[in-house]
Amino acid sequence: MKPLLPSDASNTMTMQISDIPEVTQDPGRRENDRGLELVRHAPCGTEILNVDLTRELDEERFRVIMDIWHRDHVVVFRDQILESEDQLRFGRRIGELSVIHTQEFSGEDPAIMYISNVKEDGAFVHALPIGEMMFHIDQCYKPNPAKASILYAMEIPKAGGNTLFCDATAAYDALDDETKARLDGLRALNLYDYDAAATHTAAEVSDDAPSHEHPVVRTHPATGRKSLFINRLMTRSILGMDREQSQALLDQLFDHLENPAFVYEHRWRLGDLLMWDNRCTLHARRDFNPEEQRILRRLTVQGETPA
Ligand SMILES: O=C(O)CCC(=O)C(=O)O
Ligand SMILES: [Fe+2]
Repeated sequence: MKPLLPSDASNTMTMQISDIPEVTQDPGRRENDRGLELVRHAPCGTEILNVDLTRELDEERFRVIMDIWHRDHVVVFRDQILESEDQLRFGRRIGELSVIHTQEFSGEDPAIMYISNVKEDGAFVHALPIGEMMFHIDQCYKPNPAKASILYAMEIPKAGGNTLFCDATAAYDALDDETKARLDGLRALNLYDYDAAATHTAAEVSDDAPSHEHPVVRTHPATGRKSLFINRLMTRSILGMDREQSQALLDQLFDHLENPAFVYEHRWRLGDLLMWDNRCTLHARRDFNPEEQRILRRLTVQGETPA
């Protein structure tokens, strides 16, 4: 283990998801877009009500769904009854699947991972079983982080366990020009070293913790829009700055990103298939009653090198 930060420097992790007030449930705006029935939420996140993902989508329909996803960053297909094969087929339309690095948790396919609090012989058998999770970006410690994460709700608790999505494009746009200029060209180190609860980074970092440097601001390849590409759980430092300077800037940006004005709070329903874009969102999870089962099937799709 090599200490990357002194133990008292993990101050960014004093923040908890429970500090963020529950974002009130907005009913959303109903719209019809080229045959799709939508409920659009603010600042991001759109429900799609009339698609059945057990069927192969025709080209036109798939293209409309991609347009909506690129615009709204998070799409939720309600009321799906899906086998893993259906989820895999949909994921492969999005792109090449991304194999998870914690292989002990892989499911029917190396790109599938179950997130659940199921126990066998008293021990959790799946990934991220309980507790809140700090804001993060999936696989940002890899050279090619996931573009899409696709989560299917198989069992959900009566209350809690909401997943929060931060619109990192809106957050970037809201920065003042001076801050935007300051961030231009900066790169940051992203690191996977969190514990199972994923609420804080460890003070000691193991030598083999996967890590990668990425730009602090990235441009979405499909939309050309810029987003902040850092997060409190995995971004450790900004390159070329001393530690205090780097931490102060990161803390300022984390606080900005986690402003509820940029957050859509998803309240899960059984049968939701939710796909988010890791290139322009961060996500986090609220705590829930560990005695109630929560089971989600996750599939990740590989993205481009952030630029
Ligand atoms: O359990 C959740 O709601 C989200 C877990 C998560 O971060 C993920 O699936 O990538
Ligand atoms: Fe995640």
